Amino acid sequence: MRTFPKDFIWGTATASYQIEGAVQEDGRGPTIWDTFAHTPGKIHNGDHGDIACDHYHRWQEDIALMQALNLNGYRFSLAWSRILPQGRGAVNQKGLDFYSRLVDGLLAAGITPFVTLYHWDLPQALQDDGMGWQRRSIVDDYVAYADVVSRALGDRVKHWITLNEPFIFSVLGHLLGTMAPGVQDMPNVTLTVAHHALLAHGKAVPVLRANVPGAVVGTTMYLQQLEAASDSPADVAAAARADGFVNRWFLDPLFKGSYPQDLAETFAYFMPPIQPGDLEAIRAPLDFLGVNFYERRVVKEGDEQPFLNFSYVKTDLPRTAFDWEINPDALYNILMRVHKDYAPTAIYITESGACFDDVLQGDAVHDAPRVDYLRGYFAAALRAVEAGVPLKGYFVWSLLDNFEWAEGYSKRFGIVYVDYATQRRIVKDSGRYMAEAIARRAP
Ligand code: IFM
Repeated sequence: MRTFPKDFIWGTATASYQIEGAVQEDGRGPTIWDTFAHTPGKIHNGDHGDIACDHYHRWQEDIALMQALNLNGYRFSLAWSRILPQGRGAVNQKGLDFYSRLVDGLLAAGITPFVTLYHWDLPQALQDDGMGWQRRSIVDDYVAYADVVSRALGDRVKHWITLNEPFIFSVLGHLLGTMAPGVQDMPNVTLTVAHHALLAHGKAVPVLRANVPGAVVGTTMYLQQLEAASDSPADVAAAARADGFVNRWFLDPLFKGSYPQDLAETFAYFMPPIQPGDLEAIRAPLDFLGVNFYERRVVKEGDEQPFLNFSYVKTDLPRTAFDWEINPDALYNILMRVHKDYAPTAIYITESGACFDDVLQGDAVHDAPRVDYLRGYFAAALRAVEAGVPLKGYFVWSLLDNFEWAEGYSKRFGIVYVDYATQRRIVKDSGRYMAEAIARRAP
């Protein structure tokens, strides 16, 4: 049987605001997501993360679930404002203690923690000071935060992920306004936010290495496989622009120390303020790249996306409840492409998963579409390993159904169902399937 390597990391991923709840407990400061979620009209059904999956109180039960599912890795994020309620300055020991207990619990269960420093819940105090990521000195705030947490947890946490999906929080948070902080502005603001995020990443890397003996440092990018709808030069160029914006705008500075020239010309009027030394800092050598992968998209020349002049073409492949195409080959293709074009030392799939309209039937959730999905995507990952991609682990999004941002609780991604009324956790068929796949190290 074709199998994954013995030391492969099998995990699930979560994020603080999506699961923790306890937003006013133990000194946690407010974040841009608390503010945004409590702004009428922003979130489906008026949902918010005040309680979410109550993971802050149920983390031991959640670790036991991971153990029961044979998982040996867990990617989670720290809520910056639990540790520094004002974003900077006084440290809230109770916040650090929560994560310290969580880390100890994971290690005792034989689960390797992968810590994400920033998964979108910026302390509100930092947003109020110069619009958060739009202010260049946020880089110093972020580095100081990275310093505090890596000193506190670095004796036990070796795997660090600086950012989650800067493309998403810069574009959806600052151009489209559909995510916190809900800014709808011109592309120069988006690109400034993205530049500051990349710079914060680059400047934090040496700090993490200095504080953490044996540090394994990476970052996580949202990538899409973008393909042209036809061979026509116009569509091929449109696909290149889309790819430039979603993928290369982030990967090129990280691995090549430059923004992609073709897009820089398209964006000439909107370029962020780049200071001498920025691009060198952003290119700090990494131990791994985290790939969050959900979608292939087919594009043609068009006007759906202003400034970049492309439109999406809907394919007739099956789709998830989010209307995202199901296409395991696309995972294989993006891994091969990243390996070929950027050659990261190691790659982890730090998120991959699907939402479906799950139904609780007694004590069971028969989520056959998610089982099929995982089987197909695991097989694609295995093919990539066999083709020489240095893929070291796969984190399914997500352990639990959780607060899916603007969609609230209406979209379920978990391999474990959460009955929000009672907070009961019910392992779905997909959870059982994943446990079996891990045991046999094969799809
Ligand atoms: O829930 C999100 C996660 O926070 C970031 N990546 C995509 C997931 C599904 O939309």
